[in-house]
Amino acid sequence: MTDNNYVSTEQLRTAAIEVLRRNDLGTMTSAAPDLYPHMWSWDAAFVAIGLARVDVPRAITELRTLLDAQWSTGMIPHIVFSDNDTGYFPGFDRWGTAGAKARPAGIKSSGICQPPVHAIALRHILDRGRENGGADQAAAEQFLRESFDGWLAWHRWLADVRDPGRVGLIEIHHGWESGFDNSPRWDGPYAAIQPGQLDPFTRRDILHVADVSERPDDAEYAKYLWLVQQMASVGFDDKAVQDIVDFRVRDVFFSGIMAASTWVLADLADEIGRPEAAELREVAKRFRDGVDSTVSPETGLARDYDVLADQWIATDTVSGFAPLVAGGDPRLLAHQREILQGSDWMGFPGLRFALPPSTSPASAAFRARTYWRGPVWPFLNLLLGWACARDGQDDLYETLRSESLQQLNDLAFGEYYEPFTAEPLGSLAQAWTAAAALEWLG
Ligand code: 9YW
Repeated sequence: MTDNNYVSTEQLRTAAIEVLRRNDLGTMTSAAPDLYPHMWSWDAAFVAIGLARVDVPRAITELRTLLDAQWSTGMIPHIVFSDNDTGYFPGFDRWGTAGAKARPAGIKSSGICQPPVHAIALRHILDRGRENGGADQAAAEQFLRESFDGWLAWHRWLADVRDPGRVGLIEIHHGWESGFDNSPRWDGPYAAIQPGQLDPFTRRDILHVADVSERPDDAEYAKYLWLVQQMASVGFDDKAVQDIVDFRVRDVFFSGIMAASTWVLADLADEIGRPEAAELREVAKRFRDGVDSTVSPETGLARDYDVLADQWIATDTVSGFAPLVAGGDPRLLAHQREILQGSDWMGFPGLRFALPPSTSPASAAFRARTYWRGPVWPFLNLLLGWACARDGQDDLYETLRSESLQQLNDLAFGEYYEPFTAEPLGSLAQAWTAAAALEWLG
């Protein structure tokens, strides 16, 4: 760390551990103390990565809680609700999943999913367990064996149900499934949606942020709820949802994570002598190829695909670097690293830290303070760093690490950051941001 105004590594570590402790609800970690008082699926994976640095058994508990909420289809829901139902909207009742046949009895969850980072988290838990040895190693190895079938079912569900045409791209049915809620990526598909009769609603997210312009507007939010209502009307049945839902998009970043994570799961399968390793590698390859096939020859960035409109969605968003996450073709990856470090992204003039904003500041869609339309999201940088380490890209890894640690040294653990001023925005004390700090610290 080079910036003298900043706190020591030990202070950062202590503060990050304290954020995870404060968000700890016992067997799950809330994504944020006030804004998000429940467990989110991909947050839980990053949280487990951070927890594994300090407490391997607690990291295992995090993934076990999530897996307990897995639907009988194999789907892992994007929110597992805690008992605290006062702070968040839409809560379990509004989701309409009470009658969904595939939901395990007694566990309240949403009815959509998020990107499958979990096998990557499982790998981290195993590695930390082995480094520590003794009881941690035994627990991590036992957890891998005990949970493998659950992760396998999750990846198979994604590969079969969400990529029925075997194109190597995951189809999502809500912007929330991408985890990039109001990204410019989804402006086109949402523009085409005319919500029908919607039950009245009062938002709560805007009560927890200083400035409502940081959040999606009410018209966007009405469309989010309309899609939930559509899915609930068919009991969240996979086939029926696909037939009726007004949002069907092949999400390239989700698919990049699917490729990377399925590859990790294949390696884990090999380690415990499971015969599914070969099947998983085939799936991982399919998704790598699928992601590569979306790359725009003009921009070099990967694109989403709007199934209902039958057209590519080309935006200057960080999801364009999905191939870097997926891994694969060295020439494509080298070109992507060049773009990432170039003047539209990490090298954009005036950035407080050399970290990629969620939308390029060079794009007309860029909004410096608005959620997925511009701010920097620390957990994403950790994911990019992980992929760099996997691919032996030590220099880029080190840049992402040192810039991230300087950003996180404000000890605010913001949900997202203004790229030019580094002001923390959204929720503070965000769990996956604290987890990212712990993992970067090592
Ligand atoms: C929401 C919890 C979630 C993340 C998403 C992010 C935001 C808000 O917060 O979603 O209401 O679901 O967009 O990626 O998982 O941190």
